Amino acid sequence: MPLRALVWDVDGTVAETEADGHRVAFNEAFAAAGLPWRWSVECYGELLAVSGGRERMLADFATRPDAPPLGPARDALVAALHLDKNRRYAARVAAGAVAARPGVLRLMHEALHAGIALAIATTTSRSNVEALFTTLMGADWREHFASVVCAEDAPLKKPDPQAYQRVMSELGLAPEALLAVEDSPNGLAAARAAGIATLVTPSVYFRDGDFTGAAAVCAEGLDGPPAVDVAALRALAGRAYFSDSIRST
Ligand code: XBP
Ligand code: MG
Repeated sequence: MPLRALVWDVDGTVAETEADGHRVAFNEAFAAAGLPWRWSVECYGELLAVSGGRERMLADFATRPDAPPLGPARDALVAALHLDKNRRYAARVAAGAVAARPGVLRLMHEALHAGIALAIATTTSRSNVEALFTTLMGADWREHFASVVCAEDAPLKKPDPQAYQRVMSELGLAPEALLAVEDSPNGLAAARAAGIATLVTPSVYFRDGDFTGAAAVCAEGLDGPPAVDVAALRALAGRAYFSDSIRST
């Protein structure tokens, strides 16, 4: 089946948003709330095993004796911190703290030019997607995407396939007509569980990730070498259950 749509993950795939974006914004939110907790670059890497900012905080707070006890007080704290974190993240992104990864905007442009639709399947909040794409592509960014599924639309976070299933139903396309682009093991697992072939471009936190089951892994990023082009995308679509790799050597 010919490739009809390229489905992009956001954090780590479109941009390295985590270490200098979300992590710093979380720490700013902790400080503004008078909390002594700070997430180092290293410990944040471990916390990334949990998808979703709220879920990540809950996982961390479960290990802190000075966090409010489980229940409404902890839930309220997490909700308030998450709102403040996202506001601070948007400000950081607007100020230029995060750039698109090499090859992302080129490949999006080439796909559109070749008649392949673009979509987004992410577990991040809609406000974060809005902030990032407005900065990277301009105020009319949404016009370039046939479907944009965020945390609010698919509350079951990756590795659950819900975000990808929602994209498929919005596009009215079978998984064989799609190719996902992901950076993490959880993202790969989500796309695979939806039956979608997946090109992995590992982000800094997942350089050593287990990407068994990917249609291909471009270890050097989308610009390579070798660079990923539309012909490569078309060749990968439908290869949901093969493992291969695109490497420079
Ligand atoms: C990545 C995530 C998100 C972000 C933070 O999603 O798991 O939680 O780290 O965003 P993806 P929120 O790679 O699927 O885009 O705080 O809004 O969850
Ligand atoms: Mg990701």
